[in-house]
Amino acid sequence: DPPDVDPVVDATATDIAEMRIRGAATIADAAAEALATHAKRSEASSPEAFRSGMRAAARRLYETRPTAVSLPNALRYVLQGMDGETVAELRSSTAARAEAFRRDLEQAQAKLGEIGANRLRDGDVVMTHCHSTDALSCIEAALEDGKHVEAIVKETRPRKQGHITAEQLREWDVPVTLIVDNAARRYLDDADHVLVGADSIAADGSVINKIGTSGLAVNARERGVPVMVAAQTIKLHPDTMTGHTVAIEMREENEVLSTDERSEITGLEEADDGLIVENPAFDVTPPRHVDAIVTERGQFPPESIVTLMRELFGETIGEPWEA
Ligand code: RUB
Repeated sequence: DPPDVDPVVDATATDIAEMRIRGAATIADAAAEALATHAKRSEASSPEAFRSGMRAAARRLYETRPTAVSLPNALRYVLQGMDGETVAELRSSTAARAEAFRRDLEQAQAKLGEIGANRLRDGDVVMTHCHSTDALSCIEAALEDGKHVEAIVKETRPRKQGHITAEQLREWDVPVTLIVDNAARRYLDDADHVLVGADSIAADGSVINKIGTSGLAVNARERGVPVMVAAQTIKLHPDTMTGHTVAIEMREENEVLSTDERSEITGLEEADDGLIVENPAFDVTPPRHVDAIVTERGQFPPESIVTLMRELFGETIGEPWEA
């Protein structure tokens, strides 16, 4: 029989898959929290049973969404902290490791924000895409430094996470101009920075983020607007050091078709033999279109991010939940 996973693990995995919990850092935090709960409540009868239960919990969380590497990085980090001879020792070491991970994540985001804020001058206008807590941390720190910042917020179809960004910025009293994605090039003339987050960063400095980021970066380059990527080191994708590529999640047709009853515009409601709907959730921005990757360890030109990756991950072989 496969080992039981705690109902909290199951609920968290479902929330991640259905995007009630979303965004790379938030997903990592929620996964670590679920593993901590699973560890604390484990009624495993032996250390081996505890370990295999933890692996099953990590696998359940891992299989939810493929693109944000912060998820497997979080799972690996927590599982590597399982330490002890007895179930009781394993329970407390694993829970403590998960809780340390969550604290580090929060601190890294705050530190990254301070570094990113140094790039923003008083009076700057920032264009955003999607909703990134790492990117917002830079704006928050700039505001704390007493700088006035304004934002042009891209709606970000199909799920409109730009609205979450706009809401947060308004809470901080930042003046916001909300635009549809197609208006981005026109409004780049009014922007001093493009500021986005990342789901994964590859060894060559490519940035994997919400679909539309790459086109925005190309337009920004053409307009001479610098592109700044705010990404904690948890977003660095260790497998890309050995030639693996990052899987791009394909989401449901429904997000693109007019199946929303509230929509007053009639349109296509289903795909058929001659109508294909494609809905990739992320895209890849090549390093030449990125000016700086801001991490909690400092800012890097994308081409040099691999040195930081080697330092942080060394040689990673296999995944602990596959043991
Ligand atoms: C979210 C997204 C965000 C990154 C970074 O995509 O692309 O830009 O995850 O976010 P989705 P953060 O809504 O599909 O999860 O900085 O909060 O980790």
